[in-house]
Amino acid sequence: MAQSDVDVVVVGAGFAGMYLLHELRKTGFSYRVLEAGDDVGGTWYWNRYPGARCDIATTDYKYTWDPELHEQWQWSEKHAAQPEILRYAQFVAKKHDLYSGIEFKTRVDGAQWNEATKRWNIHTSTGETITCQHYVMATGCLSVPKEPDINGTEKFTGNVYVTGRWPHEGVDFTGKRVAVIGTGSSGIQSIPHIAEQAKELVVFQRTPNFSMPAFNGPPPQDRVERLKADRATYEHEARYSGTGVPLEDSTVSALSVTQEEAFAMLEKAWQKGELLSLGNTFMDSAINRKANDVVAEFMRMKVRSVVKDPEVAELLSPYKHGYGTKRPCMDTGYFETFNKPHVRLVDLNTSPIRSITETGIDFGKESMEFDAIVYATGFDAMTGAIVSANITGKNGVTLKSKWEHGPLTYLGLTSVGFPNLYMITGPGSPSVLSNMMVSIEQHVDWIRDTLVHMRENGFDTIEPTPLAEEGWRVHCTDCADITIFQEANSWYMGANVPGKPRVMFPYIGGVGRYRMACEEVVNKGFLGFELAGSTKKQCNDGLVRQVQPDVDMVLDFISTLNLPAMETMSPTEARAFSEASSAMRPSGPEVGEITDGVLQGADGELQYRLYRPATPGPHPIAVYFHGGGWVFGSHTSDDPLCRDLCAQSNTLIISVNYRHAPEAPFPAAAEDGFAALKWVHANAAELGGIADQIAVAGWSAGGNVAAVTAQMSRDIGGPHLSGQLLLCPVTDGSQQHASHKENGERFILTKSLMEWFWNHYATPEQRKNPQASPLLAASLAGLPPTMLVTCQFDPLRDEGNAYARALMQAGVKVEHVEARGHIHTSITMVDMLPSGAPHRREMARALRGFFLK
Ligand code: NA7
Repeated sequence: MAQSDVDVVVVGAGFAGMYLLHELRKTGFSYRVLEAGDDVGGTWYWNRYPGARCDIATTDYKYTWDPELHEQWQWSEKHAAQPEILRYAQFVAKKHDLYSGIEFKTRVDGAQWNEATKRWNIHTSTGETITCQHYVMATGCLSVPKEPDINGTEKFTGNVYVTGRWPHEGVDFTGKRVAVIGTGSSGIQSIPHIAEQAKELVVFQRTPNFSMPAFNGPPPQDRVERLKADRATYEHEARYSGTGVPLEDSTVSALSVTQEEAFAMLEKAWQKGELLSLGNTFMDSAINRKANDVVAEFMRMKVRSVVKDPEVAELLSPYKHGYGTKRPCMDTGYFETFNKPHVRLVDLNTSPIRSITETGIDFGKESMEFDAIVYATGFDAMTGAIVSANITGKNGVTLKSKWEHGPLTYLGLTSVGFPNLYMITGPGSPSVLSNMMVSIEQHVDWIRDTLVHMRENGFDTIEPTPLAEEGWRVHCTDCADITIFQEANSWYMGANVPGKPRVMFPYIGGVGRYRMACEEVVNKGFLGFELAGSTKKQCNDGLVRQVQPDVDMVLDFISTLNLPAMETMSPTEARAFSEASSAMRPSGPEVGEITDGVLQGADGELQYRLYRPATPGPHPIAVYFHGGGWVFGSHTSDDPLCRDLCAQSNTLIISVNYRHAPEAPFPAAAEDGFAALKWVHANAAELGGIADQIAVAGWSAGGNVAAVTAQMSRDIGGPHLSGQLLLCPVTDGSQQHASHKENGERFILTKSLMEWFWNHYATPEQRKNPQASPLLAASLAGLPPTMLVTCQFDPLRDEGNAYARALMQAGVKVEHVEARGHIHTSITMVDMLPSGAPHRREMARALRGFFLK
């Protein structure tokens, strides 16, 4: 007789539930595993439609926890078909005696957390109530078919099939008139098979999808060889990869090659017949619309090359969403099917379904009769199964109501208000954007280790903190924001289910980075969790990821290069190094015109670069001062940023090459800044600018020069300034602000590099001069309107913040942006770090605003 009180209740006996059961036994927890179906396999138990196949190769889509399986089970194909995957699940279940631990045909009707007993009460369809300490939802991401949202579905008297609930005995469509609604993966895989039997097949398509041929055959030999040679390394690489399949990340931008070259590269990936190879061809197809268009056009070209009727080919070609932003499909003869005379494609955008009728479908101006309708209309993905399990947490709050505006989880594993509730591959984890097997194993391992840790340390409950959960939500959003995924009406975004909140459900930051976050949480004493036992409590509250995800990737990449610290170089070496790094970056947007010239500085001529907008002039002017710690950089060194500012603000940017230290120490840069401003003012008309619409701008040490120039202009009779735009400016030579210490390492501009800059530029005594440290000016009153941007992980953050505050206190109109998750350099990295783009837009808007009367 099964116990009615156990340590752990697990819902679901797919690959997640099966592995968890194995681990619970191994670690000695009592358990109940409940499964609605009458066999193991989960997704692969339910999805038996013809042609159902996994789109991840069998070398990767399998368990790794039992090494014997690699010898005992041989896959027959590259992409396994559903019956073979189900047999694999059954094989594992038999081998490990898992069947004896699973209660089949048992649904969970509801679960409530009991705060007094610190246990869950679980109600099952068999009428039983089970109590447990830990409750695990291993319910799968694509397990609840979407409710039909088509008029009249209940009227049809013919045969109705749903791909996700296919009859176990199969269906014979021979001689039948069949309608298939839906062209996602399930439709695309089943349509060729249905077409082989049916007398007449009509496919109702709302959105065409990207699909590539699976080129099925034996498992990919290169991967088989790699596994044979060194399985451990292969599996390690998979676990720390972007998608759970080891792939070499591309370093090529789709925009850096010709279309011919791009298509040649894509053709190579295409021939591999692996789902992830195409999306991995270019580094930027997921984050840049234009780069994505290159891949999308390649795919459309492929459709045109197969489908004979050009109109049908056009209808089957996706234009409205980017490649990969909806799950791309792998097919076997899908597009070829539309060349068959008995197969017809109906575009629901021009001929919408008016109603399903008793005998068929009324659509557009037509009515057709069918013997069978197949709904391949998808799932209430990611949250459907969890939410429909009626989970009530603390204070009677249901998960359904908590998630009304989008799922809130910490690490996709847990949720505030629901102690000891765990989700395997839940929303906020990589789940459907990964090789599910890798993600499942990682979650099960994490849950097992957490349960063991709690048992060994006398903790009864674990629950994330509101701070950690909100931080994770923000991080997930940051990750999604830098991609183009949100443009698509995909089930990733909840857009396929009417009324579902539109947010990115899976975590798009990558399997490896996600795993590292989970590991970091544990290593930092369960950061962001409260653990409690009868006699003790532990809460190390905090956030696991705060740096913007693209910035983090750059930092990680730089750390792998083992570059020498700049402060160990001579100024000449540092200048050469800085120039070499600049040469590798993207150039930034086009502007109307770029010209170089010389202007009169405080002690001789200075070079400048002028960026003219493409619109007719004259234009307002920003005199721009580059970064580089007063030691390196030039009038061209901030080229991408200057182009971006010029293009976005419609302002003439004049970037000035002021003199550098140590050859020309303080106050040379400041004096050159002021002299350059005066020269530009005097020559504004010839430059194509407007003399009484001048602002100063600068980044870092250039921000210092700009701020000092504005003060000098106010104090010693310079031109009237319309504004000052200061990005991460140096304002105080004392370097005593807390951020110097907090952000002193790892974030490119380090504390010691900043000291090196100051040591070259100004003596400790000189640093007290407001022309070196503008924050120390006796008064800041009368300075022009200011846009000041500081970055969270910049050593200079606090002195920038202090300057913004002091300006405000002095009555200056200030707009202060604190760029969350950014570092000193990241906002200048145009076309490299998408997360900086919104801030640059703000800067450009503010710059433009200076000149509006
Ligand atoms: P998907 O990918 O959600 O596809 C469902 C398809 O059904 C898709 O083409 C939908 O069009 C279409 N659909 C949904 N509702 C309607 C209505 N009301 N009218 C017409 N067409 C409709 O589900 P799948 O089962 O194919 O695949 C799910 C995942 O399983 C897949 O991504 C792989 O990971 C494996 P839409 O695109 O919403 O316009």
